[in-house]
Amino acid sequence: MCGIFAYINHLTPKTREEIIRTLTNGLARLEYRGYDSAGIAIDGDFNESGEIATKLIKAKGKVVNTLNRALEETELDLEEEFQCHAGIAHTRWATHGEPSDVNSHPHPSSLDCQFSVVHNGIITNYRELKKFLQTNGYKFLSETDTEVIAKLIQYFYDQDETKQLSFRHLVEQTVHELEGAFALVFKSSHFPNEAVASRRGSPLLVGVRSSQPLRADTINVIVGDEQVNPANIDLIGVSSNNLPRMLSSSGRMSSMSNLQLADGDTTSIEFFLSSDASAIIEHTKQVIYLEDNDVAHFVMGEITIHRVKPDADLSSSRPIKTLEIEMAQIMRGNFTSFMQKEIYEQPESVVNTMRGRVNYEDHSVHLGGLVRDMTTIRRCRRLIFIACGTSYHSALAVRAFLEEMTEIPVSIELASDFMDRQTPIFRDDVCVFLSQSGETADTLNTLRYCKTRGALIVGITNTVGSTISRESDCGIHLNAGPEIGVASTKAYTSQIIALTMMSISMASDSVAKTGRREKVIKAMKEMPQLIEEVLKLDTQIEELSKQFATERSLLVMGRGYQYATCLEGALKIKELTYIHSEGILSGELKHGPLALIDEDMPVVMIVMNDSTLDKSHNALQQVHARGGRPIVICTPETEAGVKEFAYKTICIPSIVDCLQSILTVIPLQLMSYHIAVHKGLDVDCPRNLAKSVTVE
Ligand code: UD2
Ligand code: GLU
Ligand code: MG
Repeated sequence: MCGIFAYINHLTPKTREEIIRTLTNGLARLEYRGYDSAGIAIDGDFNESGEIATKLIKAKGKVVNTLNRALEETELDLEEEFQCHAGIAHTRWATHGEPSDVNSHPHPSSLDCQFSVVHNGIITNYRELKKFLQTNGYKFLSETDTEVIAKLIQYFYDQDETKQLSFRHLVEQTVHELEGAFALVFKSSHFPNEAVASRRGSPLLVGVRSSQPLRADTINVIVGDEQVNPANIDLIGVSSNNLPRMLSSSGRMSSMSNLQLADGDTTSIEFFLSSDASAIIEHTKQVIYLEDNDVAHFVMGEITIHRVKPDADLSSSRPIKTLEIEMAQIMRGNFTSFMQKEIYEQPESVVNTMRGRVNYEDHSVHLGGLVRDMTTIRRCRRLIFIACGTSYHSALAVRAFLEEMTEIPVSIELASDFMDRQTPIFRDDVCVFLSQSGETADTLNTLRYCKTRGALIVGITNTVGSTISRESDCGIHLNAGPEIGVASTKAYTSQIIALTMMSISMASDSVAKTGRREKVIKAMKEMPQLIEEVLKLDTQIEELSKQFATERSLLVMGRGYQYATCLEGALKIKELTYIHSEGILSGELKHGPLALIDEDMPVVMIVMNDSTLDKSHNALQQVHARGGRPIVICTPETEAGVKEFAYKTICIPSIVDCLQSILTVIPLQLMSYHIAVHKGLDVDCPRNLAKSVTVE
């Protein structure tokens, strides 16, 4: 989820200090994505078995902490020069285990660090693997999911009595056992100056810089299952030192004269691996994007790309592309702001929130963080959700489903108001605290207040190791990845997913609710695809948004599941565009707000195909009758009915009612974003606001 960087120099002399600085500089380029700790693995001194030992240097906090620690490392000669070297590095956004030195990557396979690995993503079957490895005597140091990868490759190495397997084979065996999402780079003291990389579901690319023009503009992918057929292993070479001579030319890429490399040629070549082009562009513009399940082997100045099985959907070669984009552009992908990037990340971030927790086959939900306390939660007298701002809205968005599933009274409180009232809290209450950062001061104060009164404290945060996460009795991490834009977008949709999973999990033993649970879980599976569909409306929404730039006010109306969307949409408009905006429950129209409506008042209405359809329709007609010409967010089912009353429609796909709010909020996120851009405002840092509100 965060950042990988690796640097392999072949016949390009570099001092240890230069290598350290290249690695940490690469990480610093990735820091903009958010991070909580960092680390590098480089060559140290010779160990007892005559191999060059790997040195791990890791530190919690900013990348500069890792750099300083590396430079202060007294055992290391910073001036020592390396003709060839492979170094790996990582910035972490924790999903498993708090941010700490020991949980930072690279993770070692053994105390003497025979293998080390950096990982982006989440390994969902790490518990099973860990158990297996522990039973086989492997000892774990960290709380991460990643450490199983390091121990697993060690296991395969230890199993291979004849030590015939190449580094690449060992990695192939290892990734074969992994489930979940990953980008990985490995280093090993048994295979000096080599590195092996692989990915599945997380991006990874390779930059190439050489002193000579490259021999090819594509790399053929080598498909094969050599590791199970020992006879084949010789083809690749028993010892990595023989590799260049023994490799067939297919699938090999090297600089022109690198072909004679084994005869003592001195062509230099460098490889830069990263999860993100921003760390590569300053070194080279020539890049290769790895595909899922590719295994890339870097040895003796060459890269070979392997696949265990052929894939009909993929080309049999990987092109070497030229990066045309500029640094600033890459920093946020092709996006102009983090907020826009984060809006566009939602198909991915909602999946990460569900990863390893939702079983789409047997329609069950497993929330590791709530298991222990589930009985208490189910038996509670009241469920009280406490939050501020966007997090508060996410609880409102799921309230109806929570009530439906749990049949427990649910109340939702704004933290500041809750404290002002000194609300009574009892031992049999369950209090759930929602905060993206996990540091929101008002929410945290309320947490402490409820804790002293004996309630069970549940946290839902996006930041492992945050104060709310630590001080709560149990909870759910969103795993949505770092959110940098001040206006929350992807954390909101992930909160809705997390609360929906919690509702389902609380009702898992109710036979009567089986059908409903299945329906919702099926919809969860379709969610990323449907979010993509909504994002395709961006140009249309941009066009519609322009007219709002000069407005002074904007009303957002809806009801039922969409009331929360109205409040959240209006909040986005306020914080980003500085236009006054109100989310109005359309059931309340006649009790006051209708007085605001005339032909000049801009209105957005949400009309979804759920149990409130008729009433939403009435509201639309009332607004229309007062001269209002609202923009209506509708679905293919409701579009025909709203058209005659609407000024314009934004037609989004429909999904099960309780998850619809994820799809309806996105047009409003995009709208507020475009209005702000149109007004020339700073989208990522709206005036007077801060990302995490750590003061009351
Ligand atoms: C968690 C652990 C993982 C492992 C696994 C075992 C982390 C970050 N993840 O992954 O290491 O032990 O469970 O099943 O260490 N929590 C709070 N407050 C919050 C959020 C979470 O107390 O606001 C607790 C939660 O009760 C659990 C831990 O933190 O004990 C991790 O929660 P999670 O949601 O990351 O859980 P899971 O199963 O994905
Ligand atoms: N799941 C891994 C961890 O918690 C990797 C997180 C990341 O992508 O930074 O350490
Ligand atoms: Mg806790």
